[in-house]
Amino acid sequence: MKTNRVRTLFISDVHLGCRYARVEPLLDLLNRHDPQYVYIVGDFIDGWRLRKRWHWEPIYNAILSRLFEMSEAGSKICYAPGNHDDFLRDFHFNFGFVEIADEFIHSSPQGRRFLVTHGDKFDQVETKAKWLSVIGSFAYDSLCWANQHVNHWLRYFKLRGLPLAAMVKKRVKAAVTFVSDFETNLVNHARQLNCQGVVCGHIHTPAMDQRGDVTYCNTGDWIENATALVEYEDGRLEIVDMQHEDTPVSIEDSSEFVLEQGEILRNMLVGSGRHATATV
Ligand SMILES: [Mn+2]
Repeated sequence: MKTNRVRTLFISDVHLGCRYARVEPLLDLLNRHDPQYVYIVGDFIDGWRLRKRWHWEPIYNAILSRLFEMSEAGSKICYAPGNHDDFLRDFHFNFGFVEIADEFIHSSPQGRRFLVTHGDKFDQVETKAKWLSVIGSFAYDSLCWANQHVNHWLRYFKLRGLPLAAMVKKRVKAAVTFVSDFETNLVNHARQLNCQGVVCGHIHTPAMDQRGDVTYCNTGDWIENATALVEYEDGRLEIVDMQHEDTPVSIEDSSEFVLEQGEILRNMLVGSGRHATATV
């Protein structure tokens, strides 16, 4: 397959370990691009779900293999953990080929500074009302479950799938206020760091717009959406939507190295005995 040379790929909220994660279009996206930089903007691995029940599909190894292949070919891979993969901060496990930090500063070809961070620290529910986020997570999982079944029937009648969770969020006033507070907090933080832009994830709502002197970009996610942020060689930014792409992806045998990384991860998560409930 011909790959497109791009400057940067930003992806977040894949939630590996969650059975609702849209991993095929993600692997397709990775296969189609040849980036100079890759930023994994948090919640790539869903440690909360994996701790409760280990669920690891062969395609997850294919995704890791593709990232490893990119790094071997010279891509720089940076990983800013989120609330679901914060164990990566504790364990200092870096898969042997990624650089891990809470925040990165990415420079555009024009020298514009972009803060890259997951964003959970700017989510008031996550930081101040954990109990609410636990209830929210139960509702969220139920919605994903319903979404899968509704879409199964829609497809049966040859209709396009509906993004249920995203639709509910757009209509609930509290959710709208929550999103706007989150965005404002992040934009303010970026401004304090002398950045002209911010790239985040966490709220599963892809966005790219100008907030005064700061460009706010949210890469979206791979549960409700299938979106990534791409920076082209000339610095142009675009949100790429893989939702309606259905190129079949082939999964080859993964290298020993990648399988080993999966094993280390499993030992870390299942061996640690901590429990938590999942949220976005
Ligand atoms: Mn998150």
